[in-house]
Formats: sequence, structure tokens, C-alpha cells
Amino acid sequence: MHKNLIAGQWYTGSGVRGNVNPSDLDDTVGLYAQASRDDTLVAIAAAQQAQPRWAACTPQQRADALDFIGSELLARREELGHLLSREEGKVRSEGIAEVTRAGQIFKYFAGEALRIRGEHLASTRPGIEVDIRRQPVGVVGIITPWNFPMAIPAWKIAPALAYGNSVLFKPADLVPGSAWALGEIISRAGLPDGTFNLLMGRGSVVGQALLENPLVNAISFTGSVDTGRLLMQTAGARFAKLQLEMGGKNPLLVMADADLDQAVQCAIQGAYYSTGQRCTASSRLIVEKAIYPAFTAALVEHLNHLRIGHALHADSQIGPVAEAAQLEQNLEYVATGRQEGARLIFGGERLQRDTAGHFMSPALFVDASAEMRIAREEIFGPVACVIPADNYEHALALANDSPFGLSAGICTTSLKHASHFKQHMQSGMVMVNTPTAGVDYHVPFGGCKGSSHGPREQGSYAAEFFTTVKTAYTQA
Ligand code: UN1
Repeated sequence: MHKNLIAGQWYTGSGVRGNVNPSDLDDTVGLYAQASRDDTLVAIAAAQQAQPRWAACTPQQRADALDFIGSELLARREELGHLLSREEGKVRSEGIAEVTRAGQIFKYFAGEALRIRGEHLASTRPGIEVDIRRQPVGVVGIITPWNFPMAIPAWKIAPALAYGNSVLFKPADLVPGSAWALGEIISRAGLPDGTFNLLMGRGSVVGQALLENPLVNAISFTGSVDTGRLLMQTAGARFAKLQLEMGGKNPLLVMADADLDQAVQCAIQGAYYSTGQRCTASSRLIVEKAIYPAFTAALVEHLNHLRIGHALHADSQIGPVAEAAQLEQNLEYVATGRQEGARLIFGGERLQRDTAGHFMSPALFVDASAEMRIAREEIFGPVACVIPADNYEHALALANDSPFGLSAGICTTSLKHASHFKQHMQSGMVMVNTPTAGVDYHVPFGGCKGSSHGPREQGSYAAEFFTTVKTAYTQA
């Protein structure tokens, strides 16, 4: 059994959970401990004790620890990518790419640990100097989703540690295997005991204990809007610092002047790769009428050739849905789209393969309109809808008519429209002739409106969340 890491010790916890391969339900990946509320309280106390010791380590010591973690992830990318794909269901090449990204993130933040900047200003008063320095926030709770079981933990844990915080890591229940493998590597990186704690277990038990406990100074969370709201109501009410990454309903605008092949590639990649299970997925394809017939025909042609299958089979391009409940929800949305009057022109059905898994064909609706539920609500599956637009201005208005604002793309050869879009699209990330999903790891990630709350993740901007600023006045 794979145990939890608490205060530098491996704990059996109060229960066990097996994780099942969504490509082959007869394959149990492993058995993982479930932390209890008491385990969580022990971990919180340990993290609080360890944090000053970790913050007192030199930047070089912190950089070396993060570099060790990054190097091991990169060296083991094939093995860990295989494990990730086996438990989450994204295809093997995507699993390996994700572990690579996690390794690169640790290496990046190893460098950032050496570059913690401050400022020095003259005071408005004579004889006084002012300096502004960044300090750790303290004990940080990290709560992550199942869709990126390595990369999202990496881009929260690495900056937390780089800036001298201690960590309580609660991974998604569905994907403990990747989390445990990452935790095991971190356990050998030379951190003081209690600096990093792995707490696999239920959100209602472990997560809740983190939200409520006043010793947890900050929480970084990626997941659903509903859980984000719960965080605001519990941890927010006790003034914990919060960073929430939630849903998306990301538009991809396809203008009449777009390069058709490029637009189709962006749509296929953005809407369907990783089985559409990305908060950055393009689920609204807003297409100018002049190119609408050609674009939808070319999209269907591509969909016909996509290979959906076992995540670990070399020729699969799209794996299964991660879990039964998500598959049911996707199929319900397909039924909803039909009832609302959108036209399903491809897929949206359960698929049989050699192994029993949660397979479905990618679904494409056309003739959708902005007020339909399939055009407003995050589905989190391989389901996209095409919405016709009269022209660029109409397309932009449709794109901005959403409660979300994470990522947004435009396919166009018009510099004028591309520039206008970058300025006026209400989203945290804008993409020109490139998919809405699949971002770099060294630049800010996050959205506006209902997609995100709090400072951005990733890159040097991660310091906004994982540090707090102190202003010091000195009279000589
Ligand atoms: C990406 O598109 O490369 O949960 C990353 C998610 C996002 C990460 C997307 N936080 O899907």
C-alpha cells in the first residue's frame, strides 16, 4: 500500500482506496492510504513547525532541492508518464509530456529560489530608507484536480517551496498514483521533515480540515466552481489567502480570413485532445458565416480520422473519459444539446473497445446559440459546439457573453482583428492562431470573471501568491 507522508514519516491512514485504469476497468493501478482528519491535523502542526526551518535554509539549499526533484522527474518521464496515463486516461505521449512539464517547472522554480527580489527606495522623509522584501506566506494547502495529476501539483508545490513555505498537498482522489510518485521524490529531496506533507484522501475530510484550520495561511486550489465557492465561504471567511482556478468555457473564433487547416488543427487540439478534460479546452467554436460550411465540413473530416482508444496503445490519439460519473455527465450534456435544438453532427456516443473503459466519441454540435446550456456551462469532456457569427464584432460579443474568462483564441490573418481581440477579449489568456489549451510553464496562467480568483499562477508572477510583501523603514 502507498502511504501518506506526514511530518517526514509514512502513515497508513484510516482507509485504503484503489485507483482504476479508465482505459481498462479490470486493471487496478494501486492501493493508496486515505488520510483521516486526525492525520491532517498532525500534518498541519508539522508543517507549521517545519516552515521557519525551511525558510531559514539558504536560497541555494532550496534551489538544490527543487533541482533534484526536477531532474528525477525528467529522468523518469517515460515511466511516470505511463503511470499517469494509466490512471488518468490521457494518451501516453500526453502523459510523458506532462511529466516533462512538471520536471521543467521544478527546474524553473529552482532558479526562481535564487532570484527572490526586493526593492529599495528613498523615503519621503529625510534620513530614512525604505526596503520592500518578499517573505513566505507560511503554511500552504494545495488542492489539485484529476485532469493534470503531475503538472498542476508541480506548478503549485514548486513555487510554494521555492519561496520558503511548507506544504500540505491534497491531490484529487481519482489520481493518487501520480501524486504519490511525486511525493516520494520530494521525500528524498532533503527538505526538513514536515516541510512537505502528502495527504491523499477525501475532500470532505482532508480538504475540509485544511479549509477550516487557522494554521493554514493560504490555499491554492484548482477545481470546480462549486468547490471554489466552498473555499471562499470557509477559508475565505477566516481570511486565508486564496488562489482559485476554476472553470472555463473557452471560445475559439474562426474568422472568414483564417487559414482553414490551421483553424481546424486549433479546434481539434483545443476541443478534443486530453479528451476535452482541460479547463482551457475550446468548447465554443464561434465561426464567421462565410467560412462556416467549409470549417464544419473540414472538422468532421478530421473527427472521422481521430483514433479513440486505450491510453497506453501507441496509435490512440484520444483516451477514455477519466471516470464513470464524468462520462455520464458528458452524455447528459449531449442529450441536453439535442433538446435545446443544436444539431449533433458527429459523435457523442459511448464506444466499445477491446478493454472495458469509459470511451466516448468526440461530440460536435452545430447551429448552437449563446444562450444554450451547452454553450454556457463547462462540460469538461470532448463536447464542442459551433456558434455562427455574422462578423468579427458579433463573434467577439458572443465570445464575451460568458460567465467564464480563462482562455480564448482567434484564428485570423487580419492583424487588425488579432490586435483588437488581444485587447478586448475578456479572458486571462488570449491566443492568436494557436489552441486555447496547452500553455507554457514560465508565464502567468489564470483568468478573469468566474474562472479565477486571486493572483496568477506560474512564472515569476507566482511570487504574488506564494509570498507576502513587507515594507521596512530604517533611520540610519
Ligand atoms: C493547459 O491547457 O496547458 O485544469 C493547462 C486545467 C488547467 C490547466 C490547463 N488548470 O485544465
